[in-house]
Amino acid sequence: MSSNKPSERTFPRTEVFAEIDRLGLNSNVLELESEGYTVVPSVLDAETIARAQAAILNQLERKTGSRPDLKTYDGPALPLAHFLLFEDEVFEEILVNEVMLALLTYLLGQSMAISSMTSHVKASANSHLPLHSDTPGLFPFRSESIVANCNFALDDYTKENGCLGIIPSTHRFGRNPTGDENNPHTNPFVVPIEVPIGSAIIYHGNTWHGAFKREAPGVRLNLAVFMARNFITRQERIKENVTPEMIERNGERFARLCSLYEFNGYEEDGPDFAKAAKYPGFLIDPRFG
Ligand SMILES: O=C(O)CCC(=O)C(=O)O
Ligand SMILES: [Fe+2]
Repeated sequence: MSSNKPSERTFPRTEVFAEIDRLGLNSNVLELESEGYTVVPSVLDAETIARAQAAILNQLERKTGSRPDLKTYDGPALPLAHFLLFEDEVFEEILVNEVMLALLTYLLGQSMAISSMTSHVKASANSHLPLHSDTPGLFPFRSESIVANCNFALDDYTKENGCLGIIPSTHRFGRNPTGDENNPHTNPFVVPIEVPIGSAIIYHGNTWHGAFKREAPGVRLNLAVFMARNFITRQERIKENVTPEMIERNGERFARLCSLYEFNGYEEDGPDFAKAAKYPGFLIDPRFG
């Protein structure tokens, strides 16, 4: 029988696994290993969801000149919302969510840094999202995640609403889908991730995923918290834009996630070895690099 209760083991675990154990996420790790993804329900509460939705809509309003109604919108295709960490404080709170961090750190190690925080906004005029892996194109696939994603459902995810679709265990394929394989509507192996609003879907960077076309009126929002090991180029320039107030509000782990202690990239001030020491497990965590 699988159990999500912390184990009764008394001898030490690695810091990463101790956190998994404390949060009762052991069976989620098993799913990540065997199927390349896992779902945790009710990670975001109703207030956090409402604040995140409002902040995304603020950006859409600036981009398109009008504020789409989430239930009734039936107009032209809507664009991606991006750079969300700087859009509203709610995204700072989500970035330090302990369930998300425990599972993503399991996949990416302690050097993990935020690559981007975006919302894939989907109206019925938007097309489906072809299946793909998130592993960067020119990088050879390896068995470990070098990037990983936490996809928060900011709408009830159903196929009709344009939810995420995943092909289980494709994290082991070591390649991207090609040709006809990449259509989520015709590939018979795709599982629609039909989960309630507020759920977190965490997946390995190699796992094939995409999203269905929305058939219903209204708009589907997600929140994609995309992370990378620190030797991978990140998508958004977080480090250069993060403010002392943001660090003050959110602490050391947040600073590390924002690449503030990154060793490479020094200028006239020269290398700072103290920065490397800010990464727990830098020398001993085999998942570090
Ligand atoms: O539309 C979605 O939910 C999937 C987006 C996606 O592929 C990603 O965040 O990597
Ligand atoms: Fe993706």
